[in-house]
Amino acid sequence: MKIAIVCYPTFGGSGVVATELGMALSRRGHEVHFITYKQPVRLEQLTGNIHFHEVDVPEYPLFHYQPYELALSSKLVNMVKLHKIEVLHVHYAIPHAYAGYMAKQMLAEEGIFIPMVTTLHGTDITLVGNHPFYKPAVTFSINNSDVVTSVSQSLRADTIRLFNVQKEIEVVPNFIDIMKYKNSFTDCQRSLMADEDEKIISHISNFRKVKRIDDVIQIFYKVQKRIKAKLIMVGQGPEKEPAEELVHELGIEDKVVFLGESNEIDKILCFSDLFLLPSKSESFGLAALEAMVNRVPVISTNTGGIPEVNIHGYSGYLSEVGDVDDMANNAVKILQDTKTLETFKDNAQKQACNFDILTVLPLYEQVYKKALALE
Ligand code: GMT
Repeated sequence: MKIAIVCYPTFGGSGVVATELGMALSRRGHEVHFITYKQPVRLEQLTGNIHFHEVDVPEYPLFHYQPYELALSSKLVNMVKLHKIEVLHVHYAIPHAYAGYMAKQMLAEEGIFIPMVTTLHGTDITLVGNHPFYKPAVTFSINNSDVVTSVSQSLRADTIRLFNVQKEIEVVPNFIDIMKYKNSFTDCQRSLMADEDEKIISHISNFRKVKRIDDVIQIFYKVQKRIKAKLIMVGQGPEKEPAEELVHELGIEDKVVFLGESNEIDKILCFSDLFLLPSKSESFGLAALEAMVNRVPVISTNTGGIPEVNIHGYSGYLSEVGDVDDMANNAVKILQDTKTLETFKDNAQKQACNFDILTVLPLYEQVYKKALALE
């Protein structure tokens, strides 16, 4: 199949999932065209059947806001025609599903049918898309997609609850390429980060309010009083500076490292003992899954789709949002003795194997076939 993937090219979960999906589809022989404003960060290499088409939005002084949707929909029309693309897969409803719908309509005028699959990722529904400024357009885009998927049961339920959805929503969970991990690291450099007797705790996110970064710091503060530990914070975003200030206030600067954004999270996760995800809302928690496949148990909240990924008392523990005491106690429970830690590490990886790309990829292929049959 010839598939166009529209996504955010950044470190955000939706962009990561879209990019990993595209790369995996290309390995299965499909021709994949990424269409976005920058080469996706996880896109390792462009090969014969992976293409990247940059959406240019020329600056024009009249525009206070440059019309990205317009440029994207025009680019989609041109690329579909030029490369004979058969399916359009848009990740994150805003504005991709809206632009995709416009492209579909423009192509229909020329007698070209192109089905559009929209994958809902989380904040496009629960946070941004739900705002009255966007809601009518998001509702319209969902209802006018040919097939709609969501990354968890929880997000499906949220979409039905928050929007007047006429379309069936299929759950296709996020995934992980297990083989990649089985064949990876021989060079896990733990000693660069911590002493032998210290535990390593990590957090990876876009440092937005929804991630409750101050809870990450507070949990760690409580844990390090009871267990020798280091905290590694990976990512960039508005809550990073306040977090650095909090670390300073608590006097734990020597135990917390802020690494910024990284394309090599596996190198950090390979030596981590525990992953913290105290989010206020999370449709799935891809970061938790990436930790788990690296044998890192997860201390998280029980919000949204996280319970579909992290299993309480098995791959980690789940607590109420904001209950930093409970999360710190659970962290200590896992870290305090080697045997328990090893059991949780094994379980975390076993649980991650339920989301192997080899199981999930055929579900997307079925979705594309279903969309194509709608012609
Ligand atoms: O908040 C983020 O981590 C970024 C955001 C995105 O859309 O890029 O992530 C959302 O999509 C991910 C991939 O499907 C999910 O794993 C995240 O749980 C989801 N984030 C939220 O719902 C807050």
